[in-house]
Amino acid sequence: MRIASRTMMLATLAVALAIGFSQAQSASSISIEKPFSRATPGGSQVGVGYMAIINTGSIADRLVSASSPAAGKVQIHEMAMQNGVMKMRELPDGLPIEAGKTVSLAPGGNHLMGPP
Ligand SMILES: [Cu+2]
Repeated sequence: MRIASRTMMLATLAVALAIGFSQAQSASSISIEKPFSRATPGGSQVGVGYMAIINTGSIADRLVSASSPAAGKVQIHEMAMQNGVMKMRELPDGLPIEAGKTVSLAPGGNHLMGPP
């Protein structure tokens, strides 16, 4: 039962996210495709969300926030090598979404995590 509810929470994290962007582009310039999450092992309280963010507009944008009813707080994280070790860190200024580009949040790379 606990696993089922955890899985449900993670699924909610992925599909019920409210995300904020910095530019006031028309809503049709930014879209989200293939949001998903995975069950976390061993009673972990942390969920991770992945997706593709597509900017079809002519103005660079930035993912600046995310929230979910399944988590008190959601952070935008990147994965980066530090002293030969892959580590994640929060992107306090958000994630750039260049004009005409797709940015993938995927396992081993950028992701949303909550609660941190
Ligand atoms: Cu993370």
